[in-house]
Amino acid sequence: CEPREPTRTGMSKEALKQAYIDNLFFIQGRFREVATPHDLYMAAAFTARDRLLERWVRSAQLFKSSHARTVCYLSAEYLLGPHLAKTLINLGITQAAREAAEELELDFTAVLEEEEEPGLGNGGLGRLAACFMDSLATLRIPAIGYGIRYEFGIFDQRIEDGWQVEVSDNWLRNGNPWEIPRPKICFPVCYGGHTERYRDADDQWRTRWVPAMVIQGMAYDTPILGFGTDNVNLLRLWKSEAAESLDFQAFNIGDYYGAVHAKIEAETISKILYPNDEPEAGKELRLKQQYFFVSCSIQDMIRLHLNTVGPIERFDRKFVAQLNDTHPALAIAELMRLLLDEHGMDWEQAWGITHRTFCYTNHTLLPEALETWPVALLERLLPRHLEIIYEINQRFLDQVRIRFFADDARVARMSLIGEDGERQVRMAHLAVVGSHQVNGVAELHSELVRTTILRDFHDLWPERFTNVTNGVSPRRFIMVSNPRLGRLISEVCGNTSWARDLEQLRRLEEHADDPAFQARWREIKSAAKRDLADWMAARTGVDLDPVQLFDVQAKRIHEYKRQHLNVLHIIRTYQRIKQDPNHDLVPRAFIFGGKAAPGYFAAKLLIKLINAVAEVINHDPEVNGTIRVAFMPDFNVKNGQRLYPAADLSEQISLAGKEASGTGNMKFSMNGALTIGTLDGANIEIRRAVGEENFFLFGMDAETVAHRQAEGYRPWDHYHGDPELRADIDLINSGLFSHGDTSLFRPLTDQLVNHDPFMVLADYRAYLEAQEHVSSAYRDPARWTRMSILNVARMGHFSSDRAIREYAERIWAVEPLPVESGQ
Ligand code: 26R
Repeated sequence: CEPREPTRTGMSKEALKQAYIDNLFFIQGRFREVATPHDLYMAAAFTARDRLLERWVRSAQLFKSSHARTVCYLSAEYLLGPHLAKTLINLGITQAAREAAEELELDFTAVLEEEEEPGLGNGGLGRLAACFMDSLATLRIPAIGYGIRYEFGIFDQRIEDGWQVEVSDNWLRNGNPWEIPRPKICFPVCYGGHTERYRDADDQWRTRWVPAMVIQGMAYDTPILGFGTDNVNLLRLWKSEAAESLDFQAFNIGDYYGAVHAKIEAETISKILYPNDEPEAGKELRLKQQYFFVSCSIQDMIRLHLNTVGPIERFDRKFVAQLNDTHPALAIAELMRLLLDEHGMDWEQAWGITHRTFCYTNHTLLPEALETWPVALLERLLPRHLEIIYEINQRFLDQVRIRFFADDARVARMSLIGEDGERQVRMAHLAVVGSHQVNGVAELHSELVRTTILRDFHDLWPERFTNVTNGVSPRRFIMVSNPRLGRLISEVCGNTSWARDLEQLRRLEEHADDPAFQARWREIKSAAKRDLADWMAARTGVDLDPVQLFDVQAKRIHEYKRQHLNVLHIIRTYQRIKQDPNHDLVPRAFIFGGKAAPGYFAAKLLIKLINAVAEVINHDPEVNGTIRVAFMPDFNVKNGQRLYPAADLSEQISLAGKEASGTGNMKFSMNGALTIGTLDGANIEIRRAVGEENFFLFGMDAETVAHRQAEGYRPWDHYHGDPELRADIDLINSGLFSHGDTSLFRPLTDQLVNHDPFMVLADYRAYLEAQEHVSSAYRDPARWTRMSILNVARMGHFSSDRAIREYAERIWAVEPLPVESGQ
């Protein structure tokens, strides 16, 4: 008989079966008959994890011995999505695992469904970090992702009476099999107190920070395996806890309650993710979080460097650090502090190292989302860092004064300190000054970064600015989300290598007009629509019909993303049906998903409006199921995976110039949805790639928006000039959707008619016309299917692998280091 494969590393069906039973017994302490669904999931997770760990250890050994240059991705958010399905795919054992499950009489899908995802992010920025981690490992680039191990991630969303209700996300309750605690990897983090000058042993003047409070950060590691490779990278998240020594001190003087209080205060720091996508002015805990994870991460990097190659002077050759927005920008001051105060370096040398280490990605142009921190708060919490920021600023402004002679206005504009009103540190300015490369996330966005918010900096250092258009992981967003489509692509390409070389999707083009292929394509879409319809019926009671056009807008709820424009189109369609019930309409399901920041009233009212409109339309017998409106509760990665494959139409309708890139636009299009969209963010590049004729464009471009706003935009004129628009808004105000309450939606309609900062009314007519084009295209299945196939075929550019390759070559100067296969 065959020699048995090792239980913890074997990849065959038999080995997986054996390992599964073993894990159920020895990890969960259960036998089959009494195992809960969660036990069954945990046994599967540990079976996959064993195979990860074996590769991880080999990767770590190689990276250490070869002194590999390493990317450190610093991000306050990671929205990873469920691990199990992706791990099986990356290990290449999905099929073997499915068969093993069948033979063990387990429901494979139900086991996967059992996983609760780690929601350690808000939206686009956090999900991008997760796609980038996936691509770094797949491209075999040594990397560490640093972040925060929030005990509570993004809230779970429930809909009650049409309103969003937030429920806390206790994701660690049942244990997390994907992380390894590292109690010995922990670092002190200080806050408060004051600084002192003193003379060191060489009689040099130095600064010492005497903090008022010390806590510590402990590492929790999650292995990140690439697709079709044995390379495993590290995601290292920090949990805050009380510094042990302090605890004991308190005990010794008998202050038991004081000690416990200090423990609680320390643990609070990594307790919860801020659920906002706009900064909350002066939130002390948020600043503490940012400094907490940045300080642990930089200390860890220094430790790793000194443990391997050293010396400290060569730090920037070992590491390049990417700042994911300004949230980790304090890392610049922290590295300076450690080099100056702890390693005794002089300013020039420390600044050279710091500046060569960091790069900064901007993710937003919205002025209200640009982070600033009150100087007074920094002074109280991080006095030494404020001194360092002042000195960086002084030296920087001296440069500006020389370069732009006698231009005081420019000096004031560029200063790291904003002086209007309460004095503030401008984090984006700190990030640009402390980095050697700055990038935006789509061509238009990078252009606007250069010409608007960071224009003065571009005048000074044009060579520093670049673009890397975002991308998304085809493993996560095709293979895991849409296995049927994945199998068809593999059939066309001959194997699964397209998933790491997405340009291969081009091979679909030659089948775009083949009726038999088209029929299969449609069947795949229909099956996904049925799956979604079943799920929605069970969760929301709304019946969707797969013959309807599934028109989907899924993203954070925000005025700039203009979910209300979509609602106006729904109301217009409804009014047409009411005026003429025999009106020949393409049946549509309007599906929404997305969370609103808990304190963002206008966004929460928008959710209520969507549900209120749904309630009326879905129950109107005259509509007779021609159109349906549905709100998917709790849009997250897991639920997104149900949505992307099922969409026919993807709504990307933000006001031009506001959406930095968008990545949902890519996920939908990769799954065969056609896009209705504005010339905003990456939409522009997607349209160029898929072909103008395969994209439903509408609306003003960013330049026109800027002009119209400069000349004074008056939404009132549109309201009065367009009877249909007026009727739609009036219908909201009539109380039809609010049981006769004519004031409920007033804040929303008043804002539109009187201010309309995101120019919904200006784009209304163009949007309706584009929707007419959508409907007429959908009436012709062969034409629609061709467009859908071509969309997928031409999306290769929007793989996060392409994005990471660009970062690696143009920004980071890092190279792949393949881990040899263990087999
Ligand atoms: C300060 C803090 C509370 C905060 C501000 C702003 C937290 C989060 C944000 C949201 C930003 C930075 C964000 O998520 N931006 C999104 O980044 C995506 C990835 O690059 C883009 O695709 C998307 O267009 C952009 O809105």
